[in-house]
Amino acid sequence: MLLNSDQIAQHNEARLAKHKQQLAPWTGEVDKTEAIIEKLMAYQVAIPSWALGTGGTRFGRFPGGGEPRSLDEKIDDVGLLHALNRSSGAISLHIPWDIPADAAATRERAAALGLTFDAVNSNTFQDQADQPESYKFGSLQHVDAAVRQQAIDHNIEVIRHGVELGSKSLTVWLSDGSCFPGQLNFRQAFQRTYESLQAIYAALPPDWKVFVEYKAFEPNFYSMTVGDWGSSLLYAQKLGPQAYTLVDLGHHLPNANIEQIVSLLLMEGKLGGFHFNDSKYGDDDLTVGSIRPYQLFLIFNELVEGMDARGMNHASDLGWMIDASHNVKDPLEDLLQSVEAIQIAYAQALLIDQARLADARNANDVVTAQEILQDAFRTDVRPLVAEARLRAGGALAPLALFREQAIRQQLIGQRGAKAIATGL
Ligand code: LRH
Ligand code: MN
Repeated sequence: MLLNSDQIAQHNEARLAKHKQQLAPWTGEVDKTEAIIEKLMAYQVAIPSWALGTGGTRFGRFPGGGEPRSLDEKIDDVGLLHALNRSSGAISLHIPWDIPADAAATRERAAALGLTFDAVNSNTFQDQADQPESYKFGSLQHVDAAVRQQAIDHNIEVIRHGVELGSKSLTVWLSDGSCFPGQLNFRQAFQRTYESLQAIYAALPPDWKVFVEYKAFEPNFYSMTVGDWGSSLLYAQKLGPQAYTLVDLGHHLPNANIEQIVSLLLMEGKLGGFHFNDSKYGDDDLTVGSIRPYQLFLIFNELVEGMDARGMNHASDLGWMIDASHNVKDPLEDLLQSVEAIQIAYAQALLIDQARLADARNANDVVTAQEILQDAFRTDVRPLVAEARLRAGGALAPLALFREQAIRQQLIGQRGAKAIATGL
């Protein structure tokens, strides 16, 4: 491990006085502050195995060096993130990009770093070299039953890998759809996809969930067969109690009100989890909170209010996962920034006085309602997030410590400047 507890302790020691000074204003409301810090310590975000290398676009990819060359090195990198912020305690695998050669050994390696396995992701949006049937015209929606069966079998295989790793959920994102009017009978495509998902659902262990991830466009640009929250909810409701929707923040049409979508999916008990990222235009997969931090805060406001209304456990009842791609930033620095942004939005949402907000709403006092929200959003909760890290044995300033220890240079030294990771 490139980072040990002494280095973290030394780093914290040098920053403790300033941290205590920044935390001082919070000691007034001890109960509220302590409650928020405890919730932050319990809250873990799963890191995507496909986002530990430099991503690219069809125009180019500019690897930064020292990228993980194997699943083991990916687990080590997530272990490093978790050592730094104690909030990245899970890894989400994508199959076949990250098939464990020895599941027991992989599970052990992860456990030694304090990591568990969150949702496993299937991939029927690419043709693998040895694949008999092509997914060019879709997978679970395909008009050819042989193609659908191949995709069903793949998802069942992914569940098997997940069971061996201790995962409890499968994420199904389908690139299925059409690029031109006339290409597809929407109803029949939905029905074929539903019947295929039923076969996958039937293979779920009783304590597993399946997340149906929707996306408005790309790689199909006329219709997507799971194109929005409504169609994803329809599949999840028709499939049964173990099926849920998954909200990838980048998968909406411009100006969609994602916080309202989250509120309604939660109300229906069909919100399964998130793929956190940020975007300005399409599925840009940018750092969480880097473009629209207020939207992220508003989403967490709906989550806190909606989960408390259902008596849900914030840390364990939903799937909290990042899904991002790094074209110009160091992948690990980008992920550290994303986890921090998620923790900040969550802490700010926990600050909201929901009772006062309800009173303002019942009085149609729109101004006060906005003031209550923006007061929380304009509150610097970073000392609380840092205190939660400190108490959990992490670094007060993860990004600074990552650079102080020249971790990327060390990784390049170990893995080479040309090392390329599997994934996006
Ligand atoms: C599709 C998506 C999906 C993954 C992939 C890597 O855009 O968000 O969640 O399978 O990215
Ligand atoms: Mn996603």
